[in-house]
Amino acid sequence: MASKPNYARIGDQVFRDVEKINAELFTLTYGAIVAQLLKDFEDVEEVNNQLEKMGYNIGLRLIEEFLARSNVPRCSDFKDTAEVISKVGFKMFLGINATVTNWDPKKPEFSLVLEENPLIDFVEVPEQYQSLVYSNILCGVIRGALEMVQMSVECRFVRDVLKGDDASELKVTLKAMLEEEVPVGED
Ligand code: MYR
Repeated sequence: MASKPNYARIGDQVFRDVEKINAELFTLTYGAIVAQLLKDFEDVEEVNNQLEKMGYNIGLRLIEEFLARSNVPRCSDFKDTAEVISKVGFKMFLGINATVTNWDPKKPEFSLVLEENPLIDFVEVPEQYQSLVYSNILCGVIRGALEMVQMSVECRFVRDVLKGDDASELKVTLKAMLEEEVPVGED
C-alpha cells in the first residue's frame, strides 16, 4: 500500500510535516476557545467550570469511539481503569503517555502524570488569571468518559506545569459506581 505523503497542498503552498501542523492547529484552537471564554465570562472560576463541562460532554461521546477502536476488555478494577486511561486513552486522543502514580489499594483514587501536555505548548497565562485551570477540559473528558462506564469520578489538577510545577498531574477519585441502565423491555 502506498504510504500517505507527509505534506498538504493548500493553493500554491505546500505544507510539510502535516502532523506537526495539525497538532499546532489543535493547540492554537484550544487556546482561542479558552481566550474567548475568559472574555465572555470574565470570571476565572466560571471559565474553569465551563472548560470542565465542555470536556464532560466530549467524554460522554468519546468513550464509544474509545471502546470501538481500542478493543480493550472491560476493566476488572479501578487500577486497571487507570492503566487503560494512561496507556491507551491518552495515546489515542492526545498522542501522549501518562503514568499512573499515587495508587493506594485502600483508596479508590490514582494520579495521572502527563509526560507532556500538547494543550499548553506556546501558552503563557497572564498574571491576572493565576487561578485558571487552563487544561481543565481534560478533567471533564475523563469524568464524562468514565460515567459512561458506570464510574462517577471527580477529577482535578493537583500539579500544573503552567503554574510552575515540575509536571502536570491529574487526580481521579472514584465517588460511586453507577447502576447500569436496563433498556426498557429488557429486564
Ligand atoms: C472499563 O471499565 O471497562 C473500561 C474503561 C475504560 C475507560 C477509558 C476512558 C478513556 C478516557 C480517555 C481519556 C483521554 C483524555 C484525553
